[in-house]
Amino acid sequence: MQSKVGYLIHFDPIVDDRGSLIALEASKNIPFEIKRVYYLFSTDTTSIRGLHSHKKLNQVMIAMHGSCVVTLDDGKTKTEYLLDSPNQGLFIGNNIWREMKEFSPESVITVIASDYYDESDYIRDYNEFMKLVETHGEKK
Ligand code: T46
Repeated sequence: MQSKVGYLIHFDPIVDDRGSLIALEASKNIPFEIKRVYYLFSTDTTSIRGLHSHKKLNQVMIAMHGSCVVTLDDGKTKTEYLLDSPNQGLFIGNNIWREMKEFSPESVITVIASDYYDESDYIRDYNEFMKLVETHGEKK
């Protein structure tokens, strides 16, 4: 389902009697050119990660194993997603505040990113994020 605050992408697995295979391809089932892949593992199940937005970065987050809950916030609407299947990815665009919590034990969360790591692309202060999205809203 597509919504303003991120959307889920379904990946069709290729299934045979050996198991399942999913291929992720830039500008096909991943809606951008892929520059970086990273993964979160050995996560403390009580921890909260994220708590930031990105100025330009687009990403797709996939629970390869286990699950986590992701809250996306565009400054007006908050949407909560349970990621619990390698068959789906959550698209998170720029200027979206994200929080990840309730990591299951031994979860492995892979993130496909549209650009290289750049700390200057992060907004880690919620008030600064709100000011930015409010300014964008006024320009529309
Ligand atoms: C995001 C969510 C979903 C690097 O050196 N290279 C990298 O590619 C990344 C992603 C992080 N780092 C460093 C920066 C910090 O010193 O690793 C440390 C932990 O990163 P951070 O606190 O940003 O981790 P999360 O889980 O809060 O956020 C990460 C991504 O950073 C972020 O882009 O959207 O996952």
